[in-house]
Amino acid sequence: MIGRALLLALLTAASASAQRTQTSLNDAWRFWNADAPGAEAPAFDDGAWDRVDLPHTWNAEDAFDDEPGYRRGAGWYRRTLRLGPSTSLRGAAEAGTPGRRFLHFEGANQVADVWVNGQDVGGHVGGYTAFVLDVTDALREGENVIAVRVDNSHNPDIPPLDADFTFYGGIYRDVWLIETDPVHIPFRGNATNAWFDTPGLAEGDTRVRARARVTNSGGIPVTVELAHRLIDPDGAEVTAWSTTHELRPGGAVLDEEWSEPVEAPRLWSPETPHVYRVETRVEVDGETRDLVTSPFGFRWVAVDGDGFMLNGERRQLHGTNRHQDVEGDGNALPDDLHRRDVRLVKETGFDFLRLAHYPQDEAVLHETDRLGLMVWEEIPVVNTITQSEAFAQNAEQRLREMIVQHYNHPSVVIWGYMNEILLRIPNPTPEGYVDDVRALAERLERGVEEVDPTRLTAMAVSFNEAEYRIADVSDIFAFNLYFGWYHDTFADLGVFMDSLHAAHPDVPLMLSEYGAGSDERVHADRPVRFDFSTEHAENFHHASFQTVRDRPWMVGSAVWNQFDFGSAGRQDTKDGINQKGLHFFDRTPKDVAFLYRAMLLDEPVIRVERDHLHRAGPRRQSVRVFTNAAELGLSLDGGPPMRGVPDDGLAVFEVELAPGANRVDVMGLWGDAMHHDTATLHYTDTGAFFEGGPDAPPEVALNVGADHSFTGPSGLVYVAEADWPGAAPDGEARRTHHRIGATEDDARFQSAREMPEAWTLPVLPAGAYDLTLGAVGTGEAPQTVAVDVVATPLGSPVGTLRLDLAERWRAVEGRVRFTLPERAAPVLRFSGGDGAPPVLSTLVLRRL
Ligand code: GCB
Ligand code: CA
Repeated sequence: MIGRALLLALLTAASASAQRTQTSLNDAWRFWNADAPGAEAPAFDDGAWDRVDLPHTWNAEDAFDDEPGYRRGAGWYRRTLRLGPSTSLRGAAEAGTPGRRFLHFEGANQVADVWVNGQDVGGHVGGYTAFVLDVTDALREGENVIAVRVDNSHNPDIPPLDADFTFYGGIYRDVWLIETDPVHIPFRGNATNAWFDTPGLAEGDTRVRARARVTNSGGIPVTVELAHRLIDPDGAEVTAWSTTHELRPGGAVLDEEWSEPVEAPRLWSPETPHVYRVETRVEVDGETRDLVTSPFGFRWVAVDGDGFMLNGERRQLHGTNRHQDVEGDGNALPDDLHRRDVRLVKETGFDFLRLAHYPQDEAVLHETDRLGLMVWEEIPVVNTITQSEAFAQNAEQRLREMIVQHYNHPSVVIWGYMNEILLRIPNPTPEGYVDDVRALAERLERGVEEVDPTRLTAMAVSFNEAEYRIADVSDIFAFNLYFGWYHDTFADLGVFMDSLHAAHPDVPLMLSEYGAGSDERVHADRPVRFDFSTEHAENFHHASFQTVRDRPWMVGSAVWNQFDFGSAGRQDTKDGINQKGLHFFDRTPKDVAFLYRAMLLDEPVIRVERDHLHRAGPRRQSVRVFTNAAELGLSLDGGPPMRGVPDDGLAVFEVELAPGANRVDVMGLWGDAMHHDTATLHYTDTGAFFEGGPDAPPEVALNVGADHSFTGPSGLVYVAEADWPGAAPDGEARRTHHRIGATEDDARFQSAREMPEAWTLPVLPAGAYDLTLGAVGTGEAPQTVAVDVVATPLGSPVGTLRLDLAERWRAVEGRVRFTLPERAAPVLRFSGGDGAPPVLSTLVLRRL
């Protein structure tokens, strides 16, 4: 292996013709998780600081603990940078005219201030776009100190102000040192100043327009040749064109030059993601002084009331949304994890990806180009605005940065600039609020128009009446709709879209979000909205996607979300996580991801559900299979196959399970080809526990107050009340979505019943038992509940357990052992617990 230093030396030597170099500065930083006034000074002692590499965030953990919220404030990064003698300063040929050096930050959330050797070299506002700082004059030969203060505090002038995702602080994307010749293509709008497009392609004009800037920061006048080569996906040059410019010292030129028509360009599409590239060279006296390579593609898009068109062909966008954070890393991802996400989206069968709610890593865009995913990218103006010029300017500048930074990527087809901006209008409503939102929308729309009229624009709105007052500003009228999750039923989605289409037949309508939360531990035979069962989420997606596909006039749809993601303020059934992903937060696919594969892909898909392997309750259970097979067979433990025909990707079998392990084999037919899949279900016969026969399992559990089961970490299933062989306690059923302290099992404590006075368990055989009750306090004051276990209705207690409900919304478990001298139905008698009624969440009975 070649050492890093040697490799760098080789790269430097190879670029003797003074082309630009790009060196990673990701390693060897020191980090301080607080403000550190004075840390910009080179002599500042950072010996006590942590050693970190970039990408880095300080919120990867604290955004997910029991406490809502996470640290928002300042953090500091410092590192040294050793520079060799001035050979690496470009323009050695022209004595006295050093090359230029830049620091390129791909992203720091959300305000960054940068110092080099104590000198303020600038900074950036906004956490999701890249920035480039010219640090030539601050750097020197030998040792340099770079210091960066990053601040993710709430700032009323910087979007996003408020949103359903975590605003992790830190330098969470790559950082580079870029060195160029004095004669070079400069940065502008924080992007390399070379843009390419084909504005006339829809009308058959296949010429490529090149716009590029060249700067001479050297000390002598030069004659510059600016040359572009278009290279096809196979690496062959297609066409080349160039211009010549006289540049005096300090001079610059913005050049616009069109290529010759390109014969039969290979059009970019999801099925044929042909990525060309343009090589742009700056030459002086036949010597290459700078060279940049830009991705490029031939394609055009359009929308109307009948839907979407790519390259003149109608198609409906079938896609998903992506948040960039991953379990354990927060938002600080290396590029290969960004690329993995794009691959997972493609593998699900989608052709469209909305990068919500902010510009994402350059690596994402390269991958969407390469794999063929049409992209909607947007800036994070979410939920509310501040009615200030500073806010409007920040939004506008971030929009321009996003567009120029990702302009050359053929995959980008839509620019977005607002999300649900009028869903929750501040109360009391500030003077002129809705008008100001509209004015800002119009201003942002104009901003796109000025920089990039070649693409479409969109806003995602909710169905709040007020949002209709702005939604006509952009090209696409896009809705985030949660019929069957936050409200109504999934059948209502079609009703709503149809009425909208009838009222606005010429308007391009799109579904920019739809989704349902799920938890692999929660399962329901009769799923209902907001129960977090995987079954509800699957049914929701099955029905909602059909609704879209049946309406070809819809521009398209995007699932919310491809991945579970961090939202520190949110409580579903996992602390700080929005659980609407098709994949878990660590990217493991949920079963529902296979439902989409089965609905979307042409290749054979066959998958037995994996999210619900532990079963209890009645022997008759349903098993879900996700497949696009024409015909299907399922066999249990090698028995004769049952036949089934999947309905648009989903088949549900009813089977009789035996206690213990049950192997499920499924095989599907695609013409003559057969494919199969296998999973093992583990079944506990809850009723047998009470009979005490040879099939009796060692323990059983009940999810008090719930219509759904919960599977604990050991595989123990807390069955739904309907599956319990006895009566449920007669306290009133309660359901909360409150965060429950002192447990990861929030979901099993969130449904409960108010404590009854007494509760009779089913008849148990004589013997020794261990009983555990789970409970939560709901009142402000601490409470203690005593539970006596009584063997006969009038007898004295055979055991007593205590539940100390010290804190509100905190999980507590109490345990007791007792012995039944003979067969009996034990009665639990509850006493104490004055004030707000404490709630009983779960019961576990274990035979000793
Ligand atoms: C929305 C928002 C998105 C949320 C989502 C949800 O409409 O645009 O940011 O995460 O709903 O899950 O509630
Ligand atoms: Ca990156």
